[in-house]
Amino acid sequence: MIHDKLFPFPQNFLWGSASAAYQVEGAWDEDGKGPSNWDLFVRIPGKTFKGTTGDVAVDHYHRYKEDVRLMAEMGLKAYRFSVAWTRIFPKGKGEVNEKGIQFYNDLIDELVVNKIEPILTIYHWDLPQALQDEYGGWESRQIVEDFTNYAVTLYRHFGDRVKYWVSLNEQNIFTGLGYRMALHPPGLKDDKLFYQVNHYANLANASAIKEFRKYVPDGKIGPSFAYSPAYAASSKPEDILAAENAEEINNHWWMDVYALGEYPQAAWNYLQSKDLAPIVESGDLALLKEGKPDFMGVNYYQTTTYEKNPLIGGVTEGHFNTTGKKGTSKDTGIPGVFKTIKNENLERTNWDWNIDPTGLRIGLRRITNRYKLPILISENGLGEYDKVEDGDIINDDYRIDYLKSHLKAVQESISDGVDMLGYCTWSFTDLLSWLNGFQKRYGFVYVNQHEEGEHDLRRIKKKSYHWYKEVIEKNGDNL
Ligand code: BGP
Repeated sequence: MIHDKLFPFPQNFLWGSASAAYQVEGAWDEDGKGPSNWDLFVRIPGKTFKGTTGDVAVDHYHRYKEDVRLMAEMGLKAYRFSVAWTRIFPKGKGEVNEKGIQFYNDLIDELVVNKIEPILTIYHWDLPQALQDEYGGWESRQIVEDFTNYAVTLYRHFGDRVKYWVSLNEQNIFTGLGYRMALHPPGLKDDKLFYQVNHYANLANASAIKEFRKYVPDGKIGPSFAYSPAYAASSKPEDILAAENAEEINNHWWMDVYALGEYPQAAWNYLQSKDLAPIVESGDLALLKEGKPDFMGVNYYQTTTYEKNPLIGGVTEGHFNTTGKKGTSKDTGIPGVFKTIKNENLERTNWDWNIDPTGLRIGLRRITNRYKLPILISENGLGEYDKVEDGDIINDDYRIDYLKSHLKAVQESISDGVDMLGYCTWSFTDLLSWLNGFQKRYGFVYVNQHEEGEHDLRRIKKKSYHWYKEVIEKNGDNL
């Protein structure tokens, strides 16, 4: 519906911005930190754009005070960051590394002093390599205990000041890219293992949320799901069915488990018929039901459009654009289930990501209708090339347009009745894009860091920095 008048943003709306440890911190082997799976993976030739690593990233570990000062100056209400598991437990478990605790204590204190709400992500993909070596990391049920122990350690140390927590960041992405597409560590293509790994991640998520209630009873916790709402390519019933299949297998497969504690039926039956369904042991389903979140965290970048994919000769593996050369991605699919197809109604970025603010509203409404949970947008943003003009000026009007249109969709969905806790842009400063180096930029603050050579890492406010400052000041009244 087209609203004549939009509801205002709630008074306590969390106007935020997000990052992840591996993408900003650097200091990869300092102060007792152990190696993570990403520290090793990026060293394998050909895995990342121009071989970029997070060894230095944007050096947030040493410059966090400067970064928080920039946040405070902007009036940012919330900052979502992740903890590097390997700073707290260099080997994933065992003895706590006090220097790691100290770093996050200092960061949290700095945020609190500046009246910025900390939103702590427990796991944003950087698994201790020691756990991968010992038992295959997410491939073993043992991860549930070690992850829970790590999470409880964070609750005990930071729960007095941190009230918003994200359990797992994009479980669907780290399991999918790690075990089906071989694009993330451990770089495997094994569908059966993928579903099993994902089941253990579900158990770990539920177990950590269950424990949370004991340690941070006044806090809120939820997972961050990478939600790409499914569209049908046409009104042909077989395309609509393909989109339904995609929504069920790519989205409900995760969100139903988080919110309802159960796997969706059609997807389950399909996977069982292919001998791909995970082994579920007694007690597992009870645990899933005990780990209900307080909110659904949503990382939204784009919608995906689907059409029928024949069983014989259908499309299988696609191709990800990690170079920034527009038009180089290739459609993907599961024969007999669905295939993706370019949506001609939408503009795309240079990395072939669809720009679709209405898709965000559609997604928020679907979640609200199905799960009746409040929503925190834990990521949304535009990755693009930025150009520094004379006098350190960056006119990123395209980013302002992107964020403005998505925020408008958020406000429309609030008017539709969606319970929104807040909105975190991806990202505050520029940072390392996992596979795409530093040229795919997301920040309000430019960082002089590149794939090659040494750079001074200086921070420069982009035009979008000043724009978001004003949005926050006016509580979104000027959209
Ligand atoms: C999400 C991740 C973030 C971030 C973002 C942008 O999937 O949670 O860590 O990287 O996507 O993705 P990219 O860096 O690939 O452009």
